[in-house]
Amino acid sequence: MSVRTYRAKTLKDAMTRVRRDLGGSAVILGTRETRRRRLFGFGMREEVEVLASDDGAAATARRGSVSESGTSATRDIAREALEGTIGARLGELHGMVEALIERGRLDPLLPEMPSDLVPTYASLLEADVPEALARRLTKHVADELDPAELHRPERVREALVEAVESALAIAPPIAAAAGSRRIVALVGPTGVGKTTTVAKLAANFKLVQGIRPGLVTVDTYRIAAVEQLRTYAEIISIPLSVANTPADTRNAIEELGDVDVVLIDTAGRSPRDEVKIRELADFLIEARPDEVHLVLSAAAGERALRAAVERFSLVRADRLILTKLDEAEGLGGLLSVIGGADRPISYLTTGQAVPDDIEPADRSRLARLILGQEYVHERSTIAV
Ligand SMILES: Nc1nc2c(ncn2[C@@H]2O[C@H](COP(=O)(O)OP(=O)(O)O)[C@@H](O)[C@H]2O)c(=O)[nH]1
Ligand SMILES: [Mg+2]
Repeated sequence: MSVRTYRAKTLKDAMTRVRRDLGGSAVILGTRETRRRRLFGFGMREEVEVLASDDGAAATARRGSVSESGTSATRDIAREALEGTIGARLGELHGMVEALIERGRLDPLLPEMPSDLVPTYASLLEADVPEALARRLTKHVADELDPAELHRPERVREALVEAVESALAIAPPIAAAAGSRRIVALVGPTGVGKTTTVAKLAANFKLVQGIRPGLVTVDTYRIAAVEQLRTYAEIISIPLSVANTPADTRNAIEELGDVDVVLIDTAGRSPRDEVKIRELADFLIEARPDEVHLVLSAAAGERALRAAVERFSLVRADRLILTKLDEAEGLGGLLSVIGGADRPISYLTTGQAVPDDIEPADRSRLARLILGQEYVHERSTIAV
């Protein structure tokens, strides 16, 4: 009896080779996948490994001997043979499902998608843009361009950037001006970078724009978090006050004295924690902010982003700040969330450095970042 290993992209291919080599008496002893399956994207599939023997008679005899001897060695062989059969069946099913998915994905596209745009569509999936949105954007490009232009990659790229740009809403930076007091609150899940972003904004107002900021924190659950903001306030040399209860918030703002912009840092509320989000809403009702920015981490997955937007809808947030663009792998998932969030994006943050790693949101830059046509650059850091 000879045992051989066959590797192929699909089980079907492997089985064809097994049958070609070993004929009808081939016995499949086992199958396994040797590469991680990718859900989206073209090309690159897992490899299937099939362990096959040409000695069908011997294998059948071994299977039959289990009931006679019942020894552990024969049980093992029988189990292997059984697992091989089940594995092969599962593998076949897998292949069928995969083929169906692939057909389901491609069929509705083919009538409307010019073949020149298939690489564009693939590059969107590659950038983690969800399929439905990738299709819409590709269709947008097809509608915008003359058929003759579809051959020009540069034109296609431009049209794609324009399509993504049109899906983005951008807000102007915080409207702070010397002599008028603007109240701005940052809300969002824990750890997304609210406190760091407050510090970046405050430092830029004071050091770059000559606007006097003051900080309020309502982060009363984690004492360390208050200390984090206090440290920033001391370094930047600006006033800080703490609001312990919603009723306290107005006082805390007044205590800051004569400032041009009040930046309110809030406790990170887990998106699951509805009670605390209501409490946060109470703080904000008292604070009466002019602007509420929901802070979202671009490094979070699409589902987490969606959950955060949903939960924080209890708090009236009118802008989005996207943090951690430097840590995000693919920004395509973000696009489907921010496109549907119905709130314009005010700032992008691109690293931990205070005050450098923040920039007002720019439509074209964000579109290119999402499409992977531009990268967030490492900049010199000023440690604060
Ligand atoms: N890589 C990266 N890290 C960031 C960014 N913004 C904040 N962080 C880090 O994220 C962590 C949590 O930030 P923090 O401001 O305490 O988050 P908060 O809980 O929302 O207040 C800290 O280690 C920050 O330095 C960013 O834009 N990029
Ligand atoms: Mg914080």
